[in-house]
Amino acid sequence: MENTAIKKKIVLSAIQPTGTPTLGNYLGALKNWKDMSEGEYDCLYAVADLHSLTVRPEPADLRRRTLEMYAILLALGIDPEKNIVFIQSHVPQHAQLSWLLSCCTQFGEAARMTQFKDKSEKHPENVNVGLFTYPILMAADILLYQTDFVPIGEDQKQHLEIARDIAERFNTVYGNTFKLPEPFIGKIGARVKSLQDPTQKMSKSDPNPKGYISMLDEDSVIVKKIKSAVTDSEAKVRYAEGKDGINNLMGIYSCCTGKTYDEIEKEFDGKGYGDFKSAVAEAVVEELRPFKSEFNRLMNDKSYLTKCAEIGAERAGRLAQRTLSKAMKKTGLFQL
Ligand code: ATP
Ligand code: LTN
Repeated sequence: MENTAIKKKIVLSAIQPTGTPTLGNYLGALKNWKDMSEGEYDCLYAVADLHSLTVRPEPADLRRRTLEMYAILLALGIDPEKNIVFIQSHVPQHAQLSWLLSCCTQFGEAARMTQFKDKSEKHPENVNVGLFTYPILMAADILLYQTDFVPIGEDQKQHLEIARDIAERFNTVYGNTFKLPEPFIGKIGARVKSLQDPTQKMSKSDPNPKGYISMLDEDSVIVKKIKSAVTDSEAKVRYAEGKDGINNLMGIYSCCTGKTYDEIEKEFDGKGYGDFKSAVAEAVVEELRPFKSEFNRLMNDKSYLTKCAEIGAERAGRLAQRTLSKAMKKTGLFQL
């Protein structure tokens, strides 16, 4: 008999409101957010607006994009009543815990983060301290909720490892306070590659928009971009080393249709890349269709979105305060 008293595992993830998410964000992370939100877990999903301040967005853009990203999460089909969907800055406990954790983080371990190194090389004009302490705020996001699983793409794995290291150190120094979280990285969508340079990850900040598919691209644009994706001259649909472009399209097709690589190879046996690309484009268009219409509907109902965000913040805040109070007490901060 099912034991309904068993506590569900906790899932938390966040995404920065730095632009419209790509097919990479979707297949690497957001699709798993949606799948995990359907009953098996207790899920919390946040728009990481504080994190995005590290790239100093225009205030008006940040405001608009934050609400858009919130609508994107609901448009994926994540139910805001059954899950907690909130905006990070609305829950001040994140910034508060981040300070306690930063005093448990070594300078050297933060300096090893490859994202910090990449971003500071790419933007030498704005290497701010927030960019450096970014993973500590991310650790606070996760540890505040005693999270079990964090659905993310492969590129965020190192940040999850540092979150675990910080939690372990805090627990050793002050006594058991935080649960150690595990990454949840889907196999195939873990690292979707650029359509123009399939050795690089698909990224929404790619200056060439042909390299990525935005989740809100028109159907005709999606088709065009997939048709012009870089492939190779073998003209045989098979997954193999050195065939980065085809491997990438096979990964995308597999994620959208649920077919295995073997099944895909059989399906396109004797057919050319033209047929294969048409099928991939159609699968992507179909995968994103319900999402796009729901997004447009939600953006016309801003009062519903703000109401949901208010409820989300209130529910997240209550849970966050429990862990924050426990951590503050353990460190010896004087309690009233
Ligand atoms: P930017 O390109 O602006 O640095 P991003 O596209 O990497 O941003 P984030 O907001 O940093 O987007 O990431 C959101 C989530 O999407 C993270 O869990 C990240 O691991 C995942 N993700 C990002 N790009 C990919 C990709 N190409 N393949 C799979 N997952 C990805
Ligand atoms: N750094 C993450 C966004 C992020 C996040 C988190 C992901 C902020 N806080 C907590 C998982 C858990 C990124 O995707 N770039």
